[in-house]
Amino acid sequence: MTSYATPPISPFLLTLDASNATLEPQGSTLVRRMSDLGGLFADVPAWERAVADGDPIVYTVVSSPVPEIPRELPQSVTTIHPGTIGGEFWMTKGHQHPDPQGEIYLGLGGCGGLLLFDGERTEWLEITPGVVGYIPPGWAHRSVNIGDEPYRFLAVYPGSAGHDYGWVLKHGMGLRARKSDSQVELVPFTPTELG
Ligand code: S6P
Ligand code: ZN
Repeated sequence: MTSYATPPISPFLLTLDASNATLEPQGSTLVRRMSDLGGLFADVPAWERAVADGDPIVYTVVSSPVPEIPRELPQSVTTIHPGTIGGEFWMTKGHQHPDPQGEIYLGLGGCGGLLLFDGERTEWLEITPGVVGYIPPGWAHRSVNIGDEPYRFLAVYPGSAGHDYGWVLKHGMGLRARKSDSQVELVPFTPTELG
């Protein structure tokens, strides 16, 4: 048998309820409210009003018990609720993996956009149930709910990947996803928005 500095966890079955975004067995749950998304939406006064007006939950991330440590392969289900701030769709914070590692997203419910940015190039992939989006190493990624119902997806990623949120605050994501006549309009970040 292989010897490891940190022994891997034991094999197990994971039951995924896509309608309710539950995992069994389940690990930690992360809740992100509007107040956790400071500096991300273009319309700051609209964001401030939403924070003052009940500070709604924008998204939750339910994880399996697989730990985020090297060699393990954690999974989580993200649910982004529908909504807009100043015309911009509700979205995740977005991050880079400090250890450049790939990741896959499997659509479970609703309709979403996967915005990818490598510092120069931007890609936009639309994810619906049954569709897998591939995030190559080195691409920052943000998810956006572009529909009228909760958008849910399963993420599977290397446990060593990590999450760098500061990179997105500094470099932006290249494009913003706005609602326009029930369509998605992708607009560039302006240079003045970036620190
Ligand atoms: C982890 C993976 C997802 C996100 C989740 C929330 O590598 O990409 O589980 O963590 O969708 O997004 P964020 O940007 O707040 O971590
Ligand atoms: Zn990631």
